[in-house]
Parts: sequence; structure tokens; C-alpha cells
Amino acid sequence: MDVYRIYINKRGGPCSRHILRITEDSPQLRGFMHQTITKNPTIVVDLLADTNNTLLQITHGLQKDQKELPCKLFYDERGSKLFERICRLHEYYPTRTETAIMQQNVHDVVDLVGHGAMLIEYGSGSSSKVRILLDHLPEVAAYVPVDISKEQLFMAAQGLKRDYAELEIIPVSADYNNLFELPIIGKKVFHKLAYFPGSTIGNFYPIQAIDFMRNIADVVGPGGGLLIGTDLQKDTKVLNKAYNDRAGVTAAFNLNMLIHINAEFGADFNVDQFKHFAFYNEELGRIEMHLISQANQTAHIVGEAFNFKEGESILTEVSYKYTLEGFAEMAYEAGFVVIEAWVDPKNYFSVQNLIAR
Ligand code: AVJ
Repeated sequence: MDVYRIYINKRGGPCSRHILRITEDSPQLRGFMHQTITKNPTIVVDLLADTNNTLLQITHGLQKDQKELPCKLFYDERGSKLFERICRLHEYYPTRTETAIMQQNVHDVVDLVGHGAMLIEYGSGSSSKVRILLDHLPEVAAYVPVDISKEQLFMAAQGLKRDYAELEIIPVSADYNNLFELPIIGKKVFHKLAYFPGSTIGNFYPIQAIDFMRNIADVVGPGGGLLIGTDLQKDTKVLNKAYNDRAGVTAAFNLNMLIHINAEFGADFNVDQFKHFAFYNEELGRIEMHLISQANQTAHIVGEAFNFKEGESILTEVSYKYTLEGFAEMAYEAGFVVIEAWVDPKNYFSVQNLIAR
């Protein structure tokens, strides 16, 4: 029987690692693992045993004056699928714009990276964006996809194994908001390149974004790289449409957070009594996504009651939009220099190559 090594960090905090040797029928693996990687023993680094931590984030967030919930809670299985649908919407320009920028400039990108790189992707999801890099980068030492969704990680790793048989893939199941250590691999790593596409950096408040990038700078080390997708400030109308699509997929995605919390944390949100609301806050340069309570109501989570007034909102996501100058300043503060920023003809989106100084 195959033996998998799983690294578990119980608190989801900075890494005290326990190595468990477990087999296919271990309870830890029930439900998701035996099918996917029986034939490819894979090292899975699991830093995610932190449901308690998430529960605290939920209850703390709902005690604030402006109630808020962490946007990572969008991404259960249904949420991840809804997000993939958002990415294909006409109104949602970021995904296709970023893809076009990557396709046009991949040779320049690859020249800056060189061979033997360890490629670490933050929030890898279905690992579809990374393929363009894998197709062009010479001799990748290892690909380390980091994602909060185990199901997606395993599916993605399996799909990649089929198409890149030689590639060493080391999935890390983690909430990348917490620090984590990189897995150690046997091969020589010449260069570490972090990849953070999709403008997910926009989900962080500026101070957190700097902390997060500083953490990446530590992970890749001086001379290491960060290839990052950042969405740019633009016409408010374009932005508002991108987060209020006519088909209502974004609304379903937003509301799904409550469905997810009900299912995973035994809460009793009346999902029908909340409404999607998103707008571009010009002053702060960010999209805000809210769920607006349609009535005076109460929801319970692990025995605790939370009251919502009619019209009261829960902030579920911020998505910051940058200028090239503003982002360069942030990057510098985090220990990076911007070497190159590629944009599309409309200046909607940028892919930027940063080097840790
Ligand atoms: C995945 C964070 C980049 O902010 O545009 C899409 C998520 N939210 N529609 C974004 C999202 C609503 C997305 N990011």
C-alpha cells in the first residue's frame, strides 16, 4: 500500500511540523484522497487543520460594527465552480485580459526566470493559468501549488501529472494568509519564483498586502522572483459591471458564502433574506462586496446569536485596484523592485515581474 506523507500544522500558524505516515484508509483521507493519487504517491503538505481559527474569524468578524466575513469562505466546492464561471463572463475582464498579457509576453517572462526554477503558486485553484509558464519554462525543479481547497489541489495535481509527466508536483494545502514553510526537495533549485495571478492581491488591505509580499520575499530569498497579476484603476462603470454581472453569477457567488458557512459550521443563515451588493469605492480604490440583510433577523453559529437589522451589511470582500506607481511603491516597501510591468492595450490589468532585493 502506498504511504503518503502529510505535514500538518494544527494551528495553521508558523510551522511546527508533524509528519504523519498514513495509508489510504486513514480517516484523515476519507472522501478525497484515495481516488486521486493512489498511483502517484505525492507529498501533501497540509497546513489547513485550522477550522477553529476560521470559526473565530467568522464570529469576530460578525461582532464588528461593520460586520465582515473572510473572503476565503467563498471557495468551497460550489464557490470555486461559481468563480470559474465568473472568469468566463463577458463583464468580468480580469481573467481573459491577464491570460492575453501572459500569452503575449511569456517569452520575456521566461527569460527573466531562467532554468531550474522552483515555481510556487499562491491560490493555484485549478492550476490552469500556470500551464503557460510550465509550457515555456526550461527544466522546472518543482511546482508547488498552494491552495485552500484540497479537492481542487488534488484534481489539479492529477491533471498536471497527465500532461507533465516529468514534473515534480508538491501540493500544499494551506491558507496562504498564514506563514508556511516550503517543502524541501531533493533537486537543486536555482531560483525561486512565486506566482500570484488573478489580482488576488487585491483582496488584502494595503498594509496586509505589504506584509504578505514581504513574506513572499522571505520565501523566495534575495534575487528570487514574484510574478504577480494586479488589476488597475479604470472607469467606474467598467468596474461596477464586472462585479454585477447580468446573469447573476457574482450574486450567487457572494451568497454562496452563507450556504458554505451553514454547511461547514452548522450555522442557520436564512440565505434568501440576504442580497448581493457590490460597488467601486472610488475614494479607496477598491470594489466592496456586501451581503445586505433584507429584514431584521438572527443567525446562530455554534450557539452564538448574531442579529442583523434590515439594510445592514456584511462586508464579504474588498478588491483593490492599483495604479502602476502605487503598486510599485507597495512592492518596494515589501522588499521587491518591479523589473517589468506588462499591460493590455486598454490598461485594464497588469502582470508584473518583481525581484526580491
Ligand atoms: C479572485 C479576488 C481576484 O476580486 O476580482 C470576482 C474575486 N469577487 N468577483 C476579484 C471576485 C467577485 C476576484 N479575485
